[in-house]
Amino acid sequence: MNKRLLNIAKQLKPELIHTYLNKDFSIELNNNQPFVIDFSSHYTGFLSLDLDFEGSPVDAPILLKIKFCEHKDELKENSEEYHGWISKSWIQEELIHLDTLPTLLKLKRRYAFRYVKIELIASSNKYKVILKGAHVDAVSSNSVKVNYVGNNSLEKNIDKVALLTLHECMQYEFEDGPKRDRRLWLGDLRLQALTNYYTYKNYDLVRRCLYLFAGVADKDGRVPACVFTSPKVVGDDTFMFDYSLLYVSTLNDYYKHTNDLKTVIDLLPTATRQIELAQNSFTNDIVNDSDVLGWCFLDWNLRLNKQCGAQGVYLLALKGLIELYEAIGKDTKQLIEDQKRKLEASKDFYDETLGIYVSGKDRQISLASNVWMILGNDFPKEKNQQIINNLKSLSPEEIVTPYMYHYYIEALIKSGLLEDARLTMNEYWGAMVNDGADTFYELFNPKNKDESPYGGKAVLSYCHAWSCTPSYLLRKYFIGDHKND
Ligand code: RAM
Repeated sequence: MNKRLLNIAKQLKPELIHTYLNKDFSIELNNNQPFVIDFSSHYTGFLSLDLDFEGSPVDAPILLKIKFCEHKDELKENSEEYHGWISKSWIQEELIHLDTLPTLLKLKRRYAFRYVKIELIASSNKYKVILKGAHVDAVSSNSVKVNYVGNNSLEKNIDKVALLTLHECMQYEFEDGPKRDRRLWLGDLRLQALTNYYTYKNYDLVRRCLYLFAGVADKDGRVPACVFTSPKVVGDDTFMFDYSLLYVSTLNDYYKHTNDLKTVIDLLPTATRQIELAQNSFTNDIVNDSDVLGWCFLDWNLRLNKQCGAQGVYLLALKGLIELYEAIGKDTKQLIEDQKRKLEASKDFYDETLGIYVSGKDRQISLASNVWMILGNDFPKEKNQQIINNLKSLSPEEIVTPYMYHYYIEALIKSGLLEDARLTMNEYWGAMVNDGADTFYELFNPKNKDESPYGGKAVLSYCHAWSCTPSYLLRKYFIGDHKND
């Protein structure tokens, strides 16, 4: 824990902006006949219910079940049936006793929702329970409004949903998702920050997050995969090879968009340390493979071999560090030598016959490996195009997260395949729009709508910030004067 760095992060803690929303009703709640309130859009905040009664005095308590859903599909989920490996407690459900009516029931916990399902589980039949109103106190640290962009209504809709996704995840930090995990993760931060530079432009929030990660680095200086900030700031004891390295890229992106050299100089030791520590994971300049879940993230496809992709992430981070050193006039000799060695060693992943990169001892073919090799290396566009083309006939391991899809699109753009990139974005994110998304999801596999790495869909987050990047891609590459800057 570095108190000085955490103190800077503390000074950058934003105020939350409140938006209030009221709905009036006069609805009788009937036993075991759920009533669903549809707030017409996604909100992150606090709910109050105005409840009254009619008939005889309230002679028995009422028992209510309240369920919050970000997506209409969650309304159908039965939480009893979830037995996955991450906690059931993420399911947004409350069981509440009320002893007296009328009452204004104020729920203490912050929820993320569009729909609220209210079920009267038990009451006496001497009185009727009347729902008179529902009030939402919605919170976000963003108050900036941005005009939607796009060449057609689909793109504008994608932008709208992406912007709302980012807005909802902007709280005291950039959260990954306001339903789950409600915390700052590094991989998510990088994509949120990039989108933020082209939309809400809250540079201080990015700066705060960079300081938080630097402040909680462990005793060796390794940046954890995520940070908790409540009740006090503490780094998680989960470390991921790629996430620690993406700290460097996130700092480099921040510098490019702000020119804030002072912050770069302050945080450069943390960035440098990630590259130094990563050396322990190499043998002969090739990343050591592992089958421990989460040693390196890349994507939630559980079959994915991460070795080759990890090498690509390292190369991208190293490029970022070299750029940062150049920006402040620091000697890059050692870094460039390391880069040469690692680039040379990367050739080992190349399969001459197939014309693509393969990963792990079983030489797995995946999009992720090739995407990260394209991003980490600087091959001629023609070579990139060949790789992408060759992959098409090989049924590679798929991508299941918008996070990895983002990098796939970046790789298509880097290969000069701008139209392909745009089409892929419109198809993938457009399918979520057509699925009724108000905000984009943590995970989406168009070929398997039941996909979940957690052993069940009930805990999935349907507002997940790493999926907000169409708002970045549209503005940076696809429209306007930013093209290819
Ligand atoms: C999940 C979170 C988060 C992601 C990690 C790797 O728990 O959804 O967004 O960064 O996994």
